[in-house]
Amino acid sequence: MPHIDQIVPALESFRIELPSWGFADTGTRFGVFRQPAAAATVDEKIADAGFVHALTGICPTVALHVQWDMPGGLTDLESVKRAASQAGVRPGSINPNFFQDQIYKHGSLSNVDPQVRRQAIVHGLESVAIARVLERRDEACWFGDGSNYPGTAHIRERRQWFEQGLRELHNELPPGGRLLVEYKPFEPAFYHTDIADWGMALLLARAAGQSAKVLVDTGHHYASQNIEQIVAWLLAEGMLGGFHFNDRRYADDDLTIGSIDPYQVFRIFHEIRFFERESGAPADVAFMIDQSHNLKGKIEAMIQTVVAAQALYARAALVDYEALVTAQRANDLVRAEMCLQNAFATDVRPLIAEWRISRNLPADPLDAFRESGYLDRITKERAGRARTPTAASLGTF
Ligand code: RM4
Ligand code: MN
Ligand code: MN
Repeated sequence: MPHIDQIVPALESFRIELPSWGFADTGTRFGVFRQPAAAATVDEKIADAGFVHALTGICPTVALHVQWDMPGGLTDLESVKRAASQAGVRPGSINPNFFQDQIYKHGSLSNVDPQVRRQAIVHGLESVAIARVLERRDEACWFGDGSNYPGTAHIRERRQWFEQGLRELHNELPPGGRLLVEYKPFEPAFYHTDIADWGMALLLARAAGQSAKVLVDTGHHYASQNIEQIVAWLLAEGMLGGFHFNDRRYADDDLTIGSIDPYQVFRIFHEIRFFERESGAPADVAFMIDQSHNLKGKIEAMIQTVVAAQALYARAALVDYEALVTAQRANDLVRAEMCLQNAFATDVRPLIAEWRISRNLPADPLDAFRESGYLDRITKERAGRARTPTAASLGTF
């Protein structure tokens, strides 16, 4: 059993951002199974996020989706700020929506129609303005742009339009602001996607300007791709901006962290900590969750994810780096591998419970949630009220 001091610094520094859309009804393209307690308004989403933070103590910010949470743009910000301060959280990354309006049928920043490209840029700039007013650092951009059939899109021309558009957004960032460029190999486009992988995102971020970085969504890779190697390369290039964490079995499944492959998340955390140790400075990387729980209870699933991420991060803090580097240099494969395996196999849950108690947090956030009566209360409050389903309820993205 390791000593608690070995993981306390990791526990003190680890923070992860909750997505507002993770508390709303979502489904697949085949349908949406509604939950009576699901949040339908931004106030409800923020309140639920605040409760997750109250129980876990490590998710003080909530990512906001401009179109779903602030359809009125800048005029909605006062109420968002009020809801956040009531819930004891702060707004987090600002997520523009470049994929849902009818005009984006053939793309946003890379649409052949200059008017559509302009409209996408105007929306992106509005999101930058929102980030400025809310004093948020990150604008997180995912683009569904792509095509379904060979020959139908001019791939190089679209790349140039992306460079220009991203540069324009980048140039309006507030001081200290960042533009995060997310990639995804396919879906909604099934032949080519304009920003399909980390290399494309990296080149476009570089072209946009020095405050543009790459956002790695763990669900946005082909099966068996080595994500931690991508992470290590982006760190070495100074280009890793942040993560959207979720787990997956097949494609962009948006499952709770660690539900399928906890070792994958551990290896990512390990590469980040290894880099930090060697560079002597914290990697400036935003940990964010991007999940939609279409069958599990929203809040429960979110707590489960936060707790799993925290435990995996704490386990990564147990890697014996000196032994690891020595073994690597000696080509001692088994000993090197065991440095990771031993840390990964350690049950840190009792130590984390101890840490939580020392911070006046419930030892087991999931139990505390079940005992809190919160779910019953919101189920009653929200039952039967009119719902205005947001786009998030149309499917997983
Ligand atoms: C995408 C991607 C984005 C998210 C949208 C809704 O697959 O993960 O981050 O904002 O879905
Ligand atoms: Mn994402
Ligand atoms: Mn996704």
